[in-house]
Amino acid sequence: MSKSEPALVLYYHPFASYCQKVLAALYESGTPFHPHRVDLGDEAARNAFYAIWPIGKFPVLRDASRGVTIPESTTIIEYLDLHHPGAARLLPADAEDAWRVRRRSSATGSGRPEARTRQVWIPPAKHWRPPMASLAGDLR
Ligand SMILES: N[C@@H](CCC(=O)N[C@@H](CS)C(=O)NCC(=O)O)C(=O)O
Repeated sequence: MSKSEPALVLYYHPFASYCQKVLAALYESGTPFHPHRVDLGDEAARNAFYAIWPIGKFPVLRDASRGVTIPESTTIIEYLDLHHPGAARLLPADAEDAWRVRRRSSATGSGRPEARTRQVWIPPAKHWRPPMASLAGDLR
């Protein structure tokens, strides 16, 4: 890795909503990264990706500066907030509030994750509201 090369590489596909969720977090926080587009239709590219992450789902983040590979969109966002904090914090500092964000992220784990990144992970700190009216009750 050269000095000018970003330490973070995001293995992704632009049409994959879980990848868009992480991209939104990266762009929102202004964190430098190298986007590595994975073409699962290309055998060589697919095998190269499976060598990095045998489960074969993206997004996957590789942090060469710390020698770690991180799968799972939610885990990646937490990792970024912890180890590469940028302009926007992605989790509330308060542990209880952070747990509420995790609970909401898990509870809304299927469908349109890219749209929820702003709503769930980048709330205006303390006074954020549930992203969907149907969640207003139990998840407050
Ligand atoms: N729970 C995972 C879900 C990741 C996921 O399902 N990624 C899809 C694209 S959005 C994928 O890799 N599909 C390709 C495949 O399953 O071969 C996350 O949050 O990152």
